[in-house]
Amino acid sequence: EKVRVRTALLSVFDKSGIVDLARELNQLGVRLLSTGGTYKALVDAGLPATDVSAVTGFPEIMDGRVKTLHPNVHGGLLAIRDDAEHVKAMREHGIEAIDLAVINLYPFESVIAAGGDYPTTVENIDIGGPAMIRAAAKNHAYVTVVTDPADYAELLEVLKADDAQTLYPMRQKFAARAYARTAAYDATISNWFATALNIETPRNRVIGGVLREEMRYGENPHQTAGFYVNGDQRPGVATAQLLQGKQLSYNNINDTDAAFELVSEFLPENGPACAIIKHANPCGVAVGKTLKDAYQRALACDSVSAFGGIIALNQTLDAETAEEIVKLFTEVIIAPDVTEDAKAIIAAKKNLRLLVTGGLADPRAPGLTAKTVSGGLLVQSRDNLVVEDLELKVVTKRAPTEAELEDMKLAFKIAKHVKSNAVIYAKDGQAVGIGAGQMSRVDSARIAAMKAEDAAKAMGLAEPLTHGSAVASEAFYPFADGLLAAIAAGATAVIQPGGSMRDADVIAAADEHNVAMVFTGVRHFRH
Ligand code: 93A
Repeated sequence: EKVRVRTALLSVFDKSGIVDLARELNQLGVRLLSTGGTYKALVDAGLPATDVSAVTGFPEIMDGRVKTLHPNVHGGLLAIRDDAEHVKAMREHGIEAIDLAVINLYPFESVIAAGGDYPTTVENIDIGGPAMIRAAAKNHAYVTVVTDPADYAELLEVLKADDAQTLYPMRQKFAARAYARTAAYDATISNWFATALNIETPRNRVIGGVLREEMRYGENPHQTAGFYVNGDQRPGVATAQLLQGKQLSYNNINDTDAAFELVSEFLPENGPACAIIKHANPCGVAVGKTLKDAYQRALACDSVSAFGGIIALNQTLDAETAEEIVKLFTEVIIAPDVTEDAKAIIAAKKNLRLLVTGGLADPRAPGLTAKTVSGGLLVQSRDNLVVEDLELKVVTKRAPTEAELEDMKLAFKIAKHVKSNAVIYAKDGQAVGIGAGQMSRVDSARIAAMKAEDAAKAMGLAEPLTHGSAVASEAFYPFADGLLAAIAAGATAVIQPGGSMRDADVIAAADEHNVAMVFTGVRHFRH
């Protein structure tokens, strides 16, 4: 149960706190072994330490690639202390037990974050460190392993309390943490490789990451939560810089991701665009003449739902847009950049979080997405098809007008980011009705139309903006009823994947109402 720590091996890249820890260990009578740089730090601080080369009888070779990979180290970590065979092997080979391993790894994660080149990144794959961590953790019946400077205090508290002895539950907990650390480390390496080689498939990389922060709670206050990052350096919620406001909550991160991924579908050179997200679905999306215009038009779709929402912009947040945004309660703004003037305006709203990403996400980029199911993870490649790349096929007698075609594409682009069943009405570069997450496509069409009517009333318009709009369905219409519901709401043009057994019925219904319809051949389910 209790193990007296007599020998510790310290081998850390991140040297913070190591000298203080070593000093305390020394005072507790613990013998200190360490590797080159760590050894130097201890000796420079006047502490007695033994270079691990003295233990291995081997110099550090190959630029440090091989320094602790030796039976004297691994035997010392792995030996079962009360197994006669093991003890005999130790005696025969002159292996001394190591009771505590304090190790943190080469900074692979920060090297890729800093944009390290290929050889530098590869050189920062730590081999000896994870090997020792895993060995020590396996032998937690006797050995304590610490991989995080944040755990030094707890370790010392326990050691000091009882004559340099460790307790089994602490060793178990640290062992669990150790494997979490090495698994996250390897996951980051695997992700980097697959991304660098552009071979991101489930076989080529593992889904995993490093715990960057723990949130106060999850989707609900009784749930715990954490944000794991996988080292992906592309612009997005994980790499964005928080310029102001408190830490993002679990729901904020989820919604901000949805907002940014959606707005990134709009190239800045094609003009300003804005998306407003609530509960992971857009409640407004629009392009505009200016960024302020785009925001106002996005807001007009459903200004009631936009309260407390997340706003994503595809261009630098400027002062006039910021002035407009602060009029309404908003949780988060995410944009590629922000002007100094806009920053000052946002600063007046202490709780409003402002994130800048330095660019937009590439909607065509590969990648993997995952969701959990009990007992495992479902992994798939990112939905990286964009409507501009699709071959649109006109299937009705009437072809869409230029304006209808533009709105169709906008609506379909948005549909990709709306929970299924998704029905989106768009007109003049603006979403005017969004129906999300219904079990029936007809209901999504009706809900979107109903919301458009409410919006029209609120704005004092004679008729809802769905009149004369284009409508998108993210999946095919299995029957004509969903299409008829959209036509009833005033849609004159329809974009949908096509491919239903009853396509002929659906096309006939469109023709009957002189509605133009195109098939994309691509479905955008999102659940
Ligand atoms: O290059 S390694 O993969 N080969 C090893 O044998 C080895 N042993 C320890 N990396 C190795 N380490 C790592 O060195 C540790 O994980 C730690 O990050 C670092 C500490 O080196 P130093 O004490 O020289 O600063």
